[in-house]
Amino acid sequence: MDSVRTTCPYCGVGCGVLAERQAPDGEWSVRGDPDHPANLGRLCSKGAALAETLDLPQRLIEPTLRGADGTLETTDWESALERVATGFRETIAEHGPDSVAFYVSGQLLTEDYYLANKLMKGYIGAANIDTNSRLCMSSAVAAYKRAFGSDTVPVSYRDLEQADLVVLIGSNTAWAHPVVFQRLIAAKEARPEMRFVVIDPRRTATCDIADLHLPIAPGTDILLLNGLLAHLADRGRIDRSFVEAHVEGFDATVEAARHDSQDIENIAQRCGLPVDDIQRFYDWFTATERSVSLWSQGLNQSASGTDKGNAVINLHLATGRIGKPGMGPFSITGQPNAMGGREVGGLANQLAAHQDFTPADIDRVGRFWQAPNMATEPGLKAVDLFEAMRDGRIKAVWIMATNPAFSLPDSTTVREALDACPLVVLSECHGGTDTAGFADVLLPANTWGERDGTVTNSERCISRQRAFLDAPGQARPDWWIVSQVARRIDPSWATAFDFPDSASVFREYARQTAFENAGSRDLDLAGLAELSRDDYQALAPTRWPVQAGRDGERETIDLFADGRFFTDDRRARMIPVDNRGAASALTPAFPLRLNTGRLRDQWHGMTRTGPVPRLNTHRGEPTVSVHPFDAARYRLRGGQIARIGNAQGEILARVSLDDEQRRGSLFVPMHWSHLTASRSGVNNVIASDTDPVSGQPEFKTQAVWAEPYAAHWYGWALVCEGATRPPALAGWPGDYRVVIQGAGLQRLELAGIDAPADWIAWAQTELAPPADTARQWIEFADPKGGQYRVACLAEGRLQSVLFVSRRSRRPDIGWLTDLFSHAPLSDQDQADLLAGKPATPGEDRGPIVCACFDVGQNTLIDAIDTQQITDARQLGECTQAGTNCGSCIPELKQLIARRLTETSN
Ligand SMILES: Nc1nc2c(c(=O)[nH]1)N[C@H]1C(S)=C(S)[C@@H](COP(=O)(O)OP(=O)(O)OC[C@H]3O[C@@H](n4cnc5c(=O)[nH]c(N)nc54)[C@H](O)[C@@H]3O)O[C@H]1N2
Ligand SMILES: Nc1nc2c(c(=O)[nH]1)N[C@H]1C(S)=C(S)[C@@H](COP(=O)(O)OP(=O)(O)OC[C@H]3O[C@@H](n4cnc5c(=O)[nH]c(N)nc54)[C@H](O)[C@@H]3O)O[C@H]1N2
Ligand code: SF4
Ligand SMILES: [Mo]
Repeated sequence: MDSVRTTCPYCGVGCGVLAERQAPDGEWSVRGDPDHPANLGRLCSKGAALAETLDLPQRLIEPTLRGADGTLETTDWESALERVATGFRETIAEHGPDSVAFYVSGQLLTEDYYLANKLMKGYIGAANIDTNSRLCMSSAVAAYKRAFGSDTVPVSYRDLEQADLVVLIGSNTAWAHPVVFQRLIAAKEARPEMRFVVIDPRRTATCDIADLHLPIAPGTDILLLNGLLAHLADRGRIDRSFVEAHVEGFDATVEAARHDSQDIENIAQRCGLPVDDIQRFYDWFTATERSVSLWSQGLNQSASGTDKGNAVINLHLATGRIGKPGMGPFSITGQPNAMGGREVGGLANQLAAHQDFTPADIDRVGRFWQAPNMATEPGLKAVDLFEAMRDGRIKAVWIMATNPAFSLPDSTTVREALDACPLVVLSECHGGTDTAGFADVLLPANTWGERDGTVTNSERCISRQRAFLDAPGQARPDWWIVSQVARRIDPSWATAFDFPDSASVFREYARQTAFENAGSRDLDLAGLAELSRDDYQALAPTRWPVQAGRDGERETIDLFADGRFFTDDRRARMIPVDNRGAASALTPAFPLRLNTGRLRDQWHGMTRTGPVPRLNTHRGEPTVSVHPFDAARYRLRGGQIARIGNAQGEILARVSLDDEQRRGSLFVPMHWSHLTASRSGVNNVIASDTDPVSGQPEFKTQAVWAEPYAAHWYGWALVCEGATRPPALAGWPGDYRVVIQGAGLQRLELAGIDAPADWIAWAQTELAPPADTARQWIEFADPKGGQYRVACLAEGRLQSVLFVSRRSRRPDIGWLTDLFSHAPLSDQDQADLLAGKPATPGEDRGPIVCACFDVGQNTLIDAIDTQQITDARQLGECTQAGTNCGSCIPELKQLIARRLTETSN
């Protein structure tokens, strides 16, 4: 049996994965690595489905150039590399190093990231390399640096488990970091006295663990946190000796906090929370020494995200709750290698190995690299970088492992920027992303399973991603591509980019962290600087810093345990902050707050998760969650389509009534791009308001309007893969078009105003199988009633089906899906298709809750009612739900709780 230890390519939890197969030509399967310290064998629904992502559709496998007429042509590596190198060389020669840029990603490996940064900052000689981590945790980085003088995350997963109080602020841990969430649940089961507070405007799945949920008014967290600091001071719960010995700025910070959030009634009113709940939170925090505050995008993605981070850190400095087990301020990272990117200096305003643009650091980095053109000042941050492309200052950009046309705010402006930029190079695995449409050169990169290197997770643990597959076609590792371009831009750079393997890149990076360090910088990998190829291959998960101890042993040390930080005077800083609220103002024209974020089973633009049928069963469509009160007010009906807009643009999403939303705010998931939906990319309506310190955009509190989309018709289609050639999403009618990958089938959800003059004729031309197949059509048309049903059969088997109706009520999709496996279709089946519904309704499982075992909500409710189930474990025993990855357990519990209250009323 083959077995390879690697690391999950999704979130920053950084779970260890075992890829295994029984026979050399057998199928690979995955399971959690029981020996990895992050997950100890667990995986969430996305990790557990990794084996189903090994053969990605639309995989980019050849270097590709766009011709003058816009057409794409594949080419060989030599020509593609030469085109990129020449483009960059000539642009630099003519317009200077500041006229070119890289835009990279927390989904690169550390080795890729290291070389891209070295090339830009040491050799090209500018610092215009920024990363999608700018959209993700640059505010946390800035907050840590202001407080500690270094970007140090001083908390581990163990600390979370050892804490007596965990405050989760702006983090939907249950969905975004599910294995950390599972560890929290297990910790609470072992120590029921552990307490959890969740601060989030929505009642999320994370609230399942909450002893207290504070559904805070969007954007007002600083008020609440400042109020807590004042409360701590009033109650005499400041750690005076710690503050005196190790902290600057205490008095000014407490004064600012008092000024900002006068008394608890005032805070309650402005945060929209009950006084008693705030009091309870304050009392718990005051009384609990072992507290961890974990935060994520609910704070970071804000035009005052840096201040919000410092508002959290201030609490821990004031109470001395840092550098000791079970306590600390924890910004959890999003992407698998967000932390690695921070280490190698992937942000435009920092240098490699946690160094800054100070004269001493510039000099040190330059000497280490023997850099011919060392950058001397910070480069442009993501939003500004795209602005500079738009106005012509940046004339060549190289984008790696990210999809800015989808993920940056204000998509219209970003597309204009990409359009305006004379040379756009894109390193990708997927050939069809929104950004690929703008690329002049597409470079095929290895992806998970093929790539080989290291990533660092949220708790600073470095793990190996190991290859167990051959890369398809011409795909190559990202670090290799960078090194090849570097030596072609200037042949004299060849030795500086001459690396036989990723191990040699890693060694150089580790040496750089140790170079003239002597305890002056937190990031120190001296203990890994001399790894042999075999040592690197075998490297077990290792938390930094890793110093070289005596006898060649590696030593790890606890940061901040001695109360010494990395500022010049080794003292931490408390930072006075005040509440600035959301960047965009609510007005009568824009009366609602649009919140955006993640779903449990999808990853960003869905290039990896979208093609996996079972990951689409949980949530398949772009929905807008609306509180029933707002729905009534803005005439939005569940199941119908809403328009959501503002000055930036407009999107369409299906309305989902949800009393777990805060009144006045909407939630739209971020995942839909042009790949999967016609007009549901949420960044079309997000303005690029950024934090003045970090440059991170605000993604969670956009002021918008919402109104019904006046659909004249709704449509549903199922198309069997391969048998027919379905038109691309763009070829279907309707403004609202979404494609959802099922098992062997694609489902389309449609709605529109204009319609084809004759639906049946449209279907017969567009949905016809290849001409040589004997086909048969089943048709029903009621033009007056606006109803059409058409199905195509080949050799008695169903190939495609399209239903159109004036009403939004969806046909029974489960029944329609099952018909595709009937061979041939019976007379009754055909009669049912004509009738639009089964004569004998089958069991409708309802929306899928457990993606691993495909268990639907109706099945669960039935089991709860008939078996008198009171907890998730019993429900698992009789339905299997939640017994594999456990990601749906919060929803199972919610369902049970709801059922119990409903039946007892
Ligand atoms: N399934 C899945 N997991 C992922 C990802 C994914 O795409 N899919 N992406 C990964 C990445 S890159 C990241 S960065 C992380 C993000 O992980 P999270 O930050 O946990 O995820 P989000 O859903 O973006 O937002 C978190 C919460 O912030 C809340 N929020 C919004 N406004 C406010 C506010 O004003 N105050 C407070 N207190 N809360 C607010 C939202 O309601 C939301 O529930 O997830 C990672 N994990
Ligand atoms: N409205 C809104 N917008 C947001 C957010 C939000 O909460 N709300 N969150 C923001 C955050 S936190 C993040 S992190 C971003 C994420 O946004 P993006 O980075 O744009 O998201 P992905 O879809 O993960 O893009 C990664 C791309 O890299 C490709 N890829 C995967 N592996 C490799 C590899 O090894 N090499 C190369 N070259 N390519 C690879 C994938 O095919 C994919 O297209 O979105 C941000 N945008
Ligand atoms: S929690 Fe899930 S997505 Fe995140 S690393 Fe672990 S298995 Fe992957
Ligand atoms: Mo992120």
